[in-house]
This record gives sequence, C-alpha cells and structure tokens, in this order.
Amino acid sequence: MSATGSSAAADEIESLRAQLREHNYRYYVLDEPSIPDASYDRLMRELQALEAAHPELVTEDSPSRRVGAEPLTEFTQVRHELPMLSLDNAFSGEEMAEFDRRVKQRLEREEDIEYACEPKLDGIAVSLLYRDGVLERGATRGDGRTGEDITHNIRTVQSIPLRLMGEGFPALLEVRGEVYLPRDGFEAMNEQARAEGGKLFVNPRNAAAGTLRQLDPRVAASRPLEMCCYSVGVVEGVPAGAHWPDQQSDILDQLQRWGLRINAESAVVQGVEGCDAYYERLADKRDSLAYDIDGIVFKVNDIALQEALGFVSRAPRWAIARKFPAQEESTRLLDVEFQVGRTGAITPVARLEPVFVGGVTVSNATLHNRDEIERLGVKKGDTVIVRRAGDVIPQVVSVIESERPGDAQAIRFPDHCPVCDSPVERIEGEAVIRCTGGLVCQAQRKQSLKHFASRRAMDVDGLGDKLVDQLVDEGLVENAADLYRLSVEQLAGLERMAEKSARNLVDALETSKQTSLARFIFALGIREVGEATALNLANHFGDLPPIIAASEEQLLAVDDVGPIVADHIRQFLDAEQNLEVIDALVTAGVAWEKVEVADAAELPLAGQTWVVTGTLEATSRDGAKQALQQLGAKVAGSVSKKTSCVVAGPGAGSKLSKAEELGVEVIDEQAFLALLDKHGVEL
Ligand code: I6G
Repeated sequence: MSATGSSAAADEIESLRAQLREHNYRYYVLDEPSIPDASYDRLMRELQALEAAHPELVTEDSPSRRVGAEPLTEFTQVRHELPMLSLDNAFSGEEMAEFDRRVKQRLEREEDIEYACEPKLDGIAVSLLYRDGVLERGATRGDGRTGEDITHNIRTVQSIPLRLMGEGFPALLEVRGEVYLPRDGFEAMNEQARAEGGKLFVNPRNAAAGTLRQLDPRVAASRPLEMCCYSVGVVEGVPAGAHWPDQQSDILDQLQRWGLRINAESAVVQGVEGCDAYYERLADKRDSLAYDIDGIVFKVNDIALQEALGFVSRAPRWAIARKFPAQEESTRLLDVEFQVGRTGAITPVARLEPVFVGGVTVSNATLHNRDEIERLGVKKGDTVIVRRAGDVIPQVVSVIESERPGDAQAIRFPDHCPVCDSPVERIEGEAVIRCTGGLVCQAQRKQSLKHFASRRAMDVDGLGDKLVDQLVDEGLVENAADLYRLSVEQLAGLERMAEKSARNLVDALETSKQTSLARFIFALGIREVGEATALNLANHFGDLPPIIAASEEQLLAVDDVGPIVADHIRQFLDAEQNLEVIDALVTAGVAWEKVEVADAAELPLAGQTWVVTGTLEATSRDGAKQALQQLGAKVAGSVSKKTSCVVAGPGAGSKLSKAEELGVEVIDEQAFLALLDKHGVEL
C-alpha cells in the first residue's frame, strides 16, 4: 500500500469513526436516532472492512472494537483511588426533612437549599476511567475501595463512549454511574432463556450483575445493558482555560456533552418541598419507567456547599437516597390453590403470609404453571421472595432454600378440576393444564360472564366480579343471555343489593344492548380472540352470520388469524350451546350496526403484503397497520420475497436491511402519508 493510499484510508477510517460515534451518541445517549439501523450497520461494515485491510490503523477506541477477541481467564482487582462511597437512606418524608434540617444547620443557612435530584437506578455501580478522553478501564464498585476490572464487558455497553466527544475534558477523568438492564431487555432475555430451557434471572438487577460478572465479553455484548452516569471521581489535569463546573447539575450536563448518558429525569429543585414534590412525581411515574428504580437521590447542588458539608464515615453529608417501598420481600408460602380461568386454564396461585411489597399488601401471587413450579423448586411452607414491580401481578421469583422447614410439602397438581371435578387435560407441548368441563364448570362460566360484562366488552356498568359470583351461585344466571332476563325484583332480592342499585343494573344492561360487532365478538370470549382480532373479524365480515358461516379457510383470510385462532373460532361456533346463547342474546335485543365491507379485491392495495418498521412520527406502527389494512393490504411482521413494500421510519433495523437485500421497495413516512392522503385514509 502506498503512503498516499494508506493516508486516504486513514482519513476515511477517521471519518467513518466520527460518524459512527455521533450516531451512537444520538441513539444511546440522547435517545434521538437520526438514521435507520441499516445505515448505521452499513457504516460499521465499511469501517470493519477498511480496518481489516489496514490493521496498522486499528485503535482500541474505534467503534468497531467493542468486543475484544478473547474471553478473560480471571478478573483482576482494581483499587479505587477515591473510594466509591455509599449513600445514607431516608425512608419517609420526615427523615427527608431531618436531612434537610441537618444540611441547613451545618451550613448555618435559613434559606432553601437547592438540590439536584434524579432516580436511583436499581443496577450495579461502576467506575469508568478516561485517560486523555479514551476509555481505559471499567470497574465494579466492589467494597468501595477495591472492585473488579470489567473493562472487557463495559466496552460492549453501547451508551458508554470508548472516546469522549468534544473538548475540555481533564487528562484523567473518572465517571461513576449505574449499569442496568431496562425492563424490556430483561423480559426478552428471560423469554429467550425460557425458550432454550436455560436459567432465568430473578430481576433486572441480578441479570445486569450476572452479565458484568462474565469472563466472555460476547455475553455482555448480546445483552442490552445501559449506563447512566451520576457523578465524577478522580479529576486530574483540567485543561488551562477550561471551566470545571461548580454545580452537580452542571457536571451532569457536561458529562452529557462529552458523550455520556445521564438520566433524563434529572432535575434541580428548591428546598425540601421541592424534593417532596419531585419524589411524589417520580413515585407516580415509577411503574411506567423503562427501568427499575428503588428511590430518589437528592444532592446539594452547589459543589462548594458539598465540600463544606464533607463526609461522615462512608457517606457524603450532602446527599441522601429517599427509598421507595421495596419491590421484593420475603414471606411464607402458606398454600397453593388452583384457579380456573375463562378458557379452563388452571393456574396455581400462591397464598402468602401477607407482606408489604411494591407499595401494597400482597397475599396472593401467581405461580404460572407446572414448569414454573418445577423451575423454582418451591414447596408449601417455604420462605419465598415475592416481587411486585410495575403493574405486573405479583410473582414468586425464588425460594430461600436454607429456610425450608422440615415439614415443607410438595405441590401436587390436580387431575380433576377443583371446581367442577371434570378431568383435567394437559396438551403436549403446553405448560398449562385445562379443565375439560367447558361451560358446565361454574368457574369457567363465572369468568366468561365477567369477561362478557367487562368494560372493553359489553361494558355493563355496575356488574362487578362479586355480583357475577353471587348471580351464578344463586342460580339466577347460567349464561350471558340470562343477564338480560334479570328483573329488578330478582336483583333486589340479593344480599347487599338495594333496589336503586338493582334498577341501575337493569338500566345498564339495557344500555349495553346497543354495541358494536367487534365488542360483541370480543365479549363472546372465544379463545385467543382478543380485541384486535375481534375488530379484524368485524371489518372483514361486516356482520355475525357470515362469521358463523365462514369456513376455516375463509377465517384464515382475516388479518392476524392463523390456523390455531381459526380452529378456536370454528370450535366455538360449532358448539350448539354457544349458538343458542348468541340467538338468545339477539332475541333479548343485543344489536350492532353492520360494518360496511369494501370489496376487498377492489381496494388499492388488494393482494399486496406490506411491512412497517422503525419509528413513525405521525402514528404508531399499529396505526399504520390499520391504515394499510383499510387499503386492502395484508400487513406482515417480517420481510420476504413476497413483500410488496416496506414503510421504514428512523431506527429501522434488520427488516430494512433485508428489504434492501431482496430489492423490495422501501418508502419513508412522508411517502407513506402521501399514499394515505391520496386514497383519503385518515390516521
Ligand atoms: O449509589 C448511588 C446512586 C446514585 C450514588 C449516587 C447516585 O447519584 C445519583 N451518588 C453518589 C455520590 C453515591 N452513590 C456515593
């Protein structure tokens, strides 16, 4: 290679690296991707090819060098030059106020203190060391003084820059923060482990810790770890003329400008009232965040005041973590009961010694199915860890085997339904067992009625679960049609039912009779027919009789209906007693407007299969899908030779690459909106 050839390659390599760093920053740090994944992948491939041709130009901070070649054989220890401290905790508003009082007293201040606040991520504390802007080392906190060198894994975390951006950074900069797994990444990891029969992780924190403890960096590279930075440690050699920030909030802003991710919820507030308001706001938001948090960290914002306050033993006097109620607690498994669902699925439910977890008292938790019980190795009498995070129903996540009592009992699955005594069936390949009693089973009947009356189905105001139980137990109702025969007198005769409530319920039932076809289909409670499928069936057939008459093949022509769903629909509609109930409902006056069905063959995109990928601005992917369906297109989840066109928004990844590879037409959001506009379809 000539010197000019090599220098041209060096320029090209540097240009590609700069572009990749910028895109990484936009994607992982700012959450604002500006090019599709496929274009990013293309740039990366170009860089890799050039680096392969010019090995002498490869540098460790190149974006292509995130995964090192060989796994380590052991971890080495790292001494933290400045110890990584811990934080004091506050468990109530009162303790928080105490902290604020102490701060003011020490500083001899009357006026409100300014605090920098941010969520305390439930992850693993790590330290990153940048020398001359290049990532040199990543280490765990360990005991605060000595941690482990995990540079090989840290390098795989896309939100951690291998080289700092911009300028003005100190010659030696230690950045501290939390490495964590977002909830969806954790779920996906466990889903995959479940499918492969592998070991499941108990929670995102353990999964992140387990990942950082791997010797082979390819494991970390395959998991979506993220890092949020919250402070600095060692800072040496701030360039002359560069201003080092004197507020905690400014340090965070500076770190972000250098390419490091900081928490998007970070804020500055005034006084303890400001802290309390922030705490309440984040407590409300906690369940909807993409990651687990266990509290809020409040820091005196002014670094000079921090220095004046100093430290006590191992914690700063200028910061506190106000904790949220724990999302995991231990308690005793008293018993296991088996609940029968609407479709006969029998679910083991743990009856627990009541325990306060995730902000509520929990006395039941799901045990899912037999496989899950085997995986946990749980017995009655065990002490178990219960987790309640977000809106998810409480789960038993592990067993503390060392606390197993001598009389712990194995959990036996029933071979007959606990409610109707019909035999239980276990279908090959399915983890669930099912009651074979159908609507003979009172449990299935009750659940079907509850579903029928629910808000998203027939929306019968005032017909709650307890009342349904009462109506079935008293023998007043066997099926949905019986609901419409109830009189005020019958209802008023029930325990705890006043005449006014009885009248209101009869009125609500009357109101519910006017419904839509989609709601009615959903209300029937056919297995695997959720709201979206019910809507597709309604739009496709327009009325109920053609659905009842449809062959399995005709059902398969409906969007989202595959062979299993088609089979469930046919089985339901082939059962005489179900048709009788439908007839009785219609006779009682349940009615819907027919849906106008366009002649599918005449629609502009008839016979075409489209794919939607990436993020769209004007609508969600589901919205785009519905619009395409209105134009007669089938919308598929993956790209193949048969795909007619792909709508690709920013962040589109492998589907876009596949389309390009196969020469399938790709349009952007603008062209897509123009198409909808042309055909008068509104989003
Ligand atoms: O453990 C921690 C979590 C979050 C921290 C922390 C933090 O700031 C948002 N900050 C400090 C100073 C320490 N631990 C010691």
